[in-house]
Amino acid sequence: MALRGILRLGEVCIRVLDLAAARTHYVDRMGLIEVMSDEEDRKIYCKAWDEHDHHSIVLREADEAGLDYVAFKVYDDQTLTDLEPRIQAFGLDVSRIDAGVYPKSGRRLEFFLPSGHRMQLYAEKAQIGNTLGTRNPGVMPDEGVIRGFRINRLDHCLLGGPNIDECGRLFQEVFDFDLSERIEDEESRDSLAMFLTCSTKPHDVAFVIQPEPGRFHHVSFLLESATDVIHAADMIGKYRIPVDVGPNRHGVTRGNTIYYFDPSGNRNEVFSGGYVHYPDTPTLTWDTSQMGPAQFSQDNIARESFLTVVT
Ligand code: M3P
Ligand code: FE
Repeated sequence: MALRGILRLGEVCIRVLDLAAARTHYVDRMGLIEVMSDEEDRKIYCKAWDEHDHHSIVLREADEAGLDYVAFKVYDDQTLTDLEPRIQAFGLDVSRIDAGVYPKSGRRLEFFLPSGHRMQLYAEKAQIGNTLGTRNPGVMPDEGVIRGFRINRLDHCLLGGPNIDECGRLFQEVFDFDLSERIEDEESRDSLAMFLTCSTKPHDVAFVIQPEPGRFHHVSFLLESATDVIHAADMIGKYRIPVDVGPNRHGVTRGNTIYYFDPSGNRNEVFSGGYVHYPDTPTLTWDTSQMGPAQFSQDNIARESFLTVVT
């Protein structure tokens, strides 16, 4: 496998207003696995069933909803060493965080993106597996491991803020991502959204233009199939979870999607599908004349709330 450098979005820390309500939503309803909690720091650590690393979602109780940080996992410690001067040369201040400061994690680099988001990189995290083992693993975990929305893994996040072209340049020039898709204003050609990938997925991170820095648009989780998106929608209805946009397909990335909100107002997405991106796949550009089909291709209706509601 040729994938080196930055591997994936490995950890998202979400601020929630009430930890008990967040546990009901993310663990009981969505079916993430709670692996650890910290009563003093008011944090819950979760993973999806098919992730090997100890956790991918951290929920932190706070007075305001939104995003604390995103952390990407890199291939090895040498990658961190190599990236530090490149991030600095781009013009960002980099702080070093010792191993163990973040539980189950090796050392981290931390910096602020031009969009105002706190981002970290790490190479090591304790692995606890997906319950199948690594020798003759089979395909089906024991009853009860796959629960709730049947989420396979954390997939991507969409961040709102200014300077999204600068973010695009950072991710392409320093982190070796590809720009898979872009939404621009039809007349000015200004960027409205940037979709960036470090893998064969249509995106691992995306940015949407917002006047205020550091805003959180959504975190997204992968499901096995479009049938599972409908199953999640049925559970969302049963448990009266507020829906942002019901089952549909994105034009951008072509994922089968549903958006809903956690009890603190943070937007979540579960999705399946999407095309395969290779390093030689050309960037796809959409403009505002096709905002409906770009956002939601089954009814071609652009949702105003979709671009303006963030935490
Ligand atoms: C996604 C996705 C926009 C499309 C967003 C797409 C901002 O979030 O998961 O494919 O139009
Ligand atoms: Fe998404």
